[in-house]
Amino acid sequence: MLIAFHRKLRKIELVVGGDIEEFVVSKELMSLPRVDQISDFHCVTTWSKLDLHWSGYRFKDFYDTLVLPKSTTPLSFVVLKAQDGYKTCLPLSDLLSQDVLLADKLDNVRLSIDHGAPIRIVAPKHYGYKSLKHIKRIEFYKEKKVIKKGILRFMDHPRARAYQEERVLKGPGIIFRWLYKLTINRTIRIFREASKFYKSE
Ligand SMILES: Nc1nc2c(c(=O)[nH]1)N[C@H]1C(S)=C(S)[C@@H](COP(=O)(O)O)O[C@H]1N2
Ligand SMILES: [Mo]
Repeated sequence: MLIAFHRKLRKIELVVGGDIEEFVVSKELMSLPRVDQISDFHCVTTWSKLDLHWSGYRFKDFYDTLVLPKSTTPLSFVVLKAQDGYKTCLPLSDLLSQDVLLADKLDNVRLSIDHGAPIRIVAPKHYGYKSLKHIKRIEFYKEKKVIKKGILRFMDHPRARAYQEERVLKGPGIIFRWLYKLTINRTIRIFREASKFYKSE
């Protein structure tokens, strides 16, 4: 059971779905050009990590080569789902930016479980919560979707661009900079804990 679990975290298998007929991408991903990138990472709770060296595949290459030929309708919105039950979303146009990766390496080694094995999104212009780890499903939709409920909805900006301080759904980001700062140690602990649990479906 544990071994099966572990294998799941190593094997790259992405299910593509939504308003497009479902299909699985695994080895096809390796046919895309490998891209290396140095970029900064900003968590909305105000910690940042600068100059991270990621390696993987451009989301745009993945979309243009493997998804677009199979889509029959114009798509504009993407829901990303992870093996630990976490999900996030972004407009397709944001994911098609040159600096958005499906990354499988950090500092030249395969991603650790903590940092999103086997493959994760890296979207440097957006707050960290859009950089989904352990990605397993990518759903493309014609129209925007609301994916979080309750308090989480408030904490979830559809774009969450770091330089525009889009920290929360409504209200001035600058105020939330200070509120989030007060919770920083707690949130780091929660996210560290969260990354230890996986659902085996
Ligand atoms: N699957 C999954 N992805 C996730 C999260 C998570 O809990 N589960 N946390 C998000 C948040 S809030 C941040 S800041 C980053 C943290 O990435 P790191 O653990 O590599 O530092 O991952 C994001 N992606
Ligand atoms: Mo975060």
